[in-house]
Amino acid sequence: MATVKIKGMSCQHCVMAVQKALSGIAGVKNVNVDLQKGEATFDEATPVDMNTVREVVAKAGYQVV
Ligand SMILES: [Cu+2]
Repeated sequence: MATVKIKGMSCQHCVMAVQKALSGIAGVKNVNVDLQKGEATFDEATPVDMNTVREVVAKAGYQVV
C-alpha cells in the first residue's frame, strides 16, 4: 500500500476530487482519502509512477507533499 501526503484539501468535496483523480491512474486500486490526516492511501495493482500521482493530484488542484 502506498501513502501520499496531500496539501490543500479542506472539505468532503476535496476528498472526492482527489479520490476520483487517483482512481483514474492505471494500476491504482482501493483509494482511500483521509481529510483529517491530509493523506491518501492506495494499492498498486501494477507499479505506479509517483510523478504521475503528483501530476494528477496537481491537476485536480491539490499538492502532493
Ligand atoms: Cu473542498
